[in-house]
Amino acid sequence: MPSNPAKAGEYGERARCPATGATAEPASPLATASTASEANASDKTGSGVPGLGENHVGGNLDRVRADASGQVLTTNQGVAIADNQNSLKIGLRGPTALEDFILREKITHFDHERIPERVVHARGSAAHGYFENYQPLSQFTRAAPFAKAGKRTPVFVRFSTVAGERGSLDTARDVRGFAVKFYTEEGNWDLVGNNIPVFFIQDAMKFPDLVHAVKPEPHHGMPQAASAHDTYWDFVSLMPESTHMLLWQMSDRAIPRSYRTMQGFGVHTFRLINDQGESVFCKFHWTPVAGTHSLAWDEAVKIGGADPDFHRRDLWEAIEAGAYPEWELGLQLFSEEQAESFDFDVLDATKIVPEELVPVVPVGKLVLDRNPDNFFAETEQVAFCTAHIIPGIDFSNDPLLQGRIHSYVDTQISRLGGPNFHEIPINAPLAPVHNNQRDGMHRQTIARGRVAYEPNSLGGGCPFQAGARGFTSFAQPIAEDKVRGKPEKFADHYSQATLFWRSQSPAEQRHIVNGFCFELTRVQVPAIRQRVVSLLVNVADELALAVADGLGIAVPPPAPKASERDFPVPAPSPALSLTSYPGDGSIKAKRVAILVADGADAAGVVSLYGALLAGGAVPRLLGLRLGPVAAEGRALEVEATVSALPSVLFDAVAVPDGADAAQTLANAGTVLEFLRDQYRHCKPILVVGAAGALLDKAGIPLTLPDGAADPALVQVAAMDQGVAALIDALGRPRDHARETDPPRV
Ligand code: HDE
Repeated sequence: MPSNPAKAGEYGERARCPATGATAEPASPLATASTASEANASDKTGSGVPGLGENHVGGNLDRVRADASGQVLTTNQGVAIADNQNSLKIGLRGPTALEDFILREKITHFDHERIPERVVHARGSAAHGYFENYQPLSQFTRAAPFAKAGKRTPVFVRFSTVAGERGSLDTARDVRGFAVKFYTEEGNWDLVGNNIPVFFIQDAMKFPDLVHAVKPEPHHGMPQAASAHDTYWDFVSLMPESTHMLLWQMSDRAIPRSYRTMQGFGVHTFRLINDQGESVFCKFHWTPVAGTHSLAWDEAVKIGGADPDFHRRDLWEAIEAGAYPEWELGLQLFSEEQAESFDFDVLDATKIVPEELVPVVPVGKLVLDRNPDNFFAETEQVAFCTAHIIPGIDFSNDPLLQGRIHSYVDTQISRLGGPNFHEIPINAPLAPVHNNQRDGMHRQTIARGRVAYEPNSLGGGCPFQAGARGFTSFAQPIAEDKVRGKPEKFADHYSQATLFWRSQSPAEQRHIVNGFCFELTRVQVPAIRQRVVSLLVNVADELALAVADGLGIAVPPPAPKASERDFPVPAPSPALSLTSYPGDGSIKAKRVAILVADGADAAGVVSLYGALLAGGAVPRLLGLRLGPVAAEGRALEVEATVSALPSVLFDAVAVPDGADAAQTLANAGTVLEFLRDQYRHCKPILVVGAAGALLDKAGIPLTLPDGAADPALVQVAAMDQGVAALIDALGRPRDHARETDPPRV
């Protein structure tokens, strides 16, 4: 090639629309070859010459799936192992020989099995699935997943808690990560979001401080997976911008019933760009088809002991059972001019864009339909990164997002051991990868040829720049001083916290107060409690009063505000309440305990069991001990005991008819406690015939505190009268009307 024709296009206005690089066929294939001997093929080298433009390190996971069926055991060098029981000894009772390379390889590999856990979001669970687009969005974006109606893009989604270590419990009060990797034909796009639409801080500069404050305290390493300790509340009490997030974190959002029943948010404002180079701002929302459902705090605490893997198991079992979790993706799209007219700054991650200002438009759905084959290879090694965006999507100047763009690549270098983590199969894109990056730890690609630079003529100019077909950043005009500081609207720390508070149902408000009281009671230093309540005074008097009351302190004066300006509080937004997303009424993957003992009504049990299975629910026969119970006409097999699988692990309980069975169950303290917990946690209870006596024995009231009938308490004479009512109650969100302080049972 005589010269580089793209050179002139690098300057001035022409740079906005880069030209595609120039390529040329080399005169001889040897010009691009690595070695003149590359045509000598073997089973290992393959042909030596990949198809033009191929890179086998990318692509789908089949190329790395292993199946040992029918195979002998080998070393990592492929040498068959004769004896996997004994090390090589000098005499049967003698010392082990240093030359035992088989033992040494096995132990050495074992010694290095662990990798550093994620700095945050260490505890997580993931699944494969797809995103299906509803309608082309080409008016707004050229991003590949949104190009056509019905187009499916493969995804890998990881949910996580933030504060706990890798082995910590699932049901801690915490924000949940909701990270989606789209394997598009234009490269990988990662939408690395949370289940709460706002964040604690406004600037990446504060992230290490936040995380140091919430993680176990450095001197004694406690507490695990909990924000209820001094350093956390010390920090946030001095960061008034956290106030809005604190309300979300103390709400039921932070104790979801399941990963399947929580929303997800991109949090930051992003940009969409169409093929004309026009841009709109965009916020991403995932809404679960099953509705948003949370645990009761008492329940979350008990589950932590009964099944620390509660969310991991729930996701795994739902997918194994074919009850594929689904979310709808919605977009809030707004222009630069609209953004300027808002009372808040769209670059401030402690703010939402209320749906009353910009509606959420549904654009597609996410379906998770396959569990990973291997937890480590996929869930642990997956590397999400906010910098992974594709043509048609761009960042905004949100200073939190800007810091994240750096952090996610950087952290993988120590976590995954070098700069080649993009070649790990779960991270490799489906789109072909060709560039001049070379070498580094664990490199897998065997790049052919002499050329590792661009422009080149020896490689025929390849790989060549894609020009405007490739990723181009939105050309945003900027003329400002280089400063450390924040725009003025960032100084509004309370108006959206007040909006959130006012948008909650009375039960949700109660739970927020309880959340604050629990956490702050764990705080040892009174001045910290005081400071948090002084922030709450700026949110709502009744909130500050209730929390102060719970802490046994007087309401302090309000915390000083960062700005004199009066920031208006919008009218309450129903979309901020979990009650706005009741779900589709399905009972799929919900767990129902059927309590049985000798003398239970077998026919009733069988009909209930069948009806629940038919609806996709998971019934389990629970008793006082394992094994068969003699029920009228047939033997029923108890699957688990009420002690091994306690009440908190079930979404509903049913006690069938049968006088003897009811008598036995009523005499067992574990059974009565089982029923009481179901009641306290506002879950459906079905009692049939003689089993009605258990309610009385457990002290469970038949009506709600206001005297109205309790719709989730189904008491009937015969099973066939109760099945439909139980299924109906199971498909509805929990009604918190049973809750009183102190609890009624
Ligand atoms: Fe993260 N975050 N983060 N974060 N984050 C990580 O990346 C970071 C933030 C989120 O399932 C780390 O691979 C900085 C907001 C999720 O693997 C790390 C800042 C939101 C996950 C990191 C933030 C998130 C992470 C740790 C402030 C919601 C788990 C290991 C500037 C929108 C992804 C890793 C997974 C993980 C840095 C703030 C979500 C250290 C510096 C805001 C869901 O790179």
